[in-house]
Amino acid sequence: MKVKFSAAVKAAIAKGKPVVALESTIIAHGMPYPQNFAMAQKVEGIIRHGGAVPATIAIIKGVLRAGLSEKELQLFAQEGSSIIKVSTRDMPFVVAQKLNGATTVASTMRIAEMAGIRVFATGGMGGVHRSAQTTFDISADLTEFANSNVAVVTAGAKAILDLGLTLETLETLGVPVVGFATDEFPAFYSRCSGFRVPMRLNTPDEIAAMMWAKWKMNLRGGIVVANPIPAAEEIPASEIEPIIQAALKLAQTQGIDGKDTTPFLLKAIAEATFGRSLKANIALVENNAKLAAQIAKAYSQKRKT
Ligand code: PSU
Ligand code: MN
Repeated sequence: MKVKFSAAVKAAIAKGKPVVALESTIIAHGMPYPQNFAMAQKVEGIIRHGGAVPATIAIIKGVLRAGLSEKELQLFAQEGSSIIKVSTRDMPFVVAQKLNGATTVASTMRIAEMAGIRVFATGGMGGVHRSAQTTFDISADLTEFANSNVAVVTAGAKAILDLGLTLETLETLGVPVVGFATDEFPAFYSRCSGFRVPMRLNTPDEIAAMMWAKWKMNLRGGIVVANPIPAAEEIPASEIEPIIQAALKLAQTQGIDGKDTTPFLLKAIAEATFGRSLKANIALVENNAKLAAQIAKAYSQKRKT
């Protein structure tokens, strides 16, 4: 199956110019309107400013798409949670039924891989949920990291998760987790989690070299580029943790499960912090986009050598 490109993305791919994939679940399910639309536009601008071409990925009327128009971005932002949240599991259904779908990290990675895009910026990837011992709720994002050759810039994993179990699972799946200028695995809203990253690199060039090395060896799968939220925007773990606990309890009493869990928790936390967590979330996505553009540039240089 072919991915349908925007003119700008098509030209960039044809010339081996740097391209950065972006997901659409973060727009439709991760943030409220109109902040989500402003975020989507700003992040695309940051990538352009950084010398790369943004390719927001989604499924529109059953077609896999890379590079959306402003109108399409607005549609996803405005329709929000009425658009289906599409993980890899949901792709065949949404494509065959010719529906619109907002892609998660997992399905965005898969479509980026199909499109030959090697760098992707998100907010915070999914992982092993805190109650996974009983719920078995482990994001398909992790499985996808074992399959698709894409480097994903993420502010660690979302703090609503069990970060220790998430790191263990990534190790089992053979997925490198590299801290960008940090020794600690960041916790989305906070710079620190108490968990060390297994490896650290300090420049986009070094990350590009590692991508190159991995795929040259035919080691299939992605790379987690863990990029901490800027210090000025972070919410210290001690402040956010009780709020996360309360949100988890609320989800439990309301019987929230499956794919509704992550959007529910993000929304509950944003409400409980009067928008401070939303502000932090937007800041970390922007920060990830900036780094992703630098990595895409470095990687496209490597390709030429
Ligand atoms: N990062 C954010 N906000 C989000 C997400 C990531 O800052 O909403 C989304 C991504 O699409 C990710 C998904 O794949 O949350 C994880 O959902 P789940 O736990 O259901 O796999
Ligand atoms: Mn889940």
